[in-house]
Amino acid sequence: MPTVDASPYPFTFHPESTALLIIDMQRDFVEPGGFGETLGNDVSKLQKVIPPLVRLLGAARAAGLPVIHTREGHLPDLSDCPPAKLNRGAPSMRIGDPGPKGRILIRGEYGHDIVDDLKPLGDEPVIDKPGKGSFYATNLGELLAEKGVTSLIVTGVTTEVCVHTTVREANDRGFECLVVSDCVGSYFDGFQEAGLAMIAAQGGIFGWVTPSDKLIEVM
Ligand code: C5J
Repeated sequence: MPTVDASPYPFTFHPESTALLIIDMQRDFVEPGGFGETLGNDVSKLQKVIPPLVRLLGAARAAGLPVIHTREGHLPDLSDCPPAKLNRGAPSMRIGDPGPKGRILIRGEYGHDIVDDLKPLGDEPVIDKPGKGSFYATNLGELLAEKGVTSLIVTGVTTEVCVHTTVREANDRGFECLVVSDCVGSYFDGFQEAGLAMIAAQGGIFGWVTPSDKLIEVM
C-alpha cells in the first residue's frame, strides 16, 4: 500500500478508496478583478499554488485516482446566499455585483469558473457549493460514498477558509485527509503556516500534511 512521508506521521492510502479534492481554484479567488481582490487581497499569493497543483493533478489522473473539483458560488438570484454572507465586511464589490470577470461569485459567470490550467476533464465531477465547506448543501458525501472513497487528498484555496472548513467537515464524517502543503494557499502567510500546523497538531487532529513532491513520488 502506498505510504507517504507526512506530518505528524506517514500517511498510508488505498488508491482505490482515495480521491483528489481540488477546492475553489476559481478565477474569482486566484486572478485579479475577482472576489478575492475586491476584499483587498494579493491574489499572487494564491497563484503560487497552480504549478505544483498542475503536477499533482497530472499524477493523480495518471494513477487513476478520482478527481473532484469544487466551486464556491451562488445562484443568479442570490436566493442561496444568506444576507450575513452578502453583507459582511466592506468589499469594494459584493457577491452578485458586475465585475471585470462577470458577476462576482455567480454560477455560470467567467470569474466563477476554474482557472484554465486546472480545467476539469469531462468525467470529473464539479461540485457547486454555496458555503465554505464542500459538504454543506452539496452531494459530495453521497458522491464519495458511491465511489467508495474514504480518504481525501485535499488541495485548493484558501487554506484557512474553504480548505479548513472542508477538512473539518470531512474529519467529522470519518474521512482520512491528507492536505498537500504547497497545493493549498492563503492570502496571508501567517494563516497558511498556522492553518497547516493546526491540521497536523495533536497527533493529526484533523489529518496529515505533506508537500506535493513526496506525494507525487509515491503516486
Ligand atoms: C473564501 C474560499 N476565502 N474558497 N473562500 O472566501 O476559501
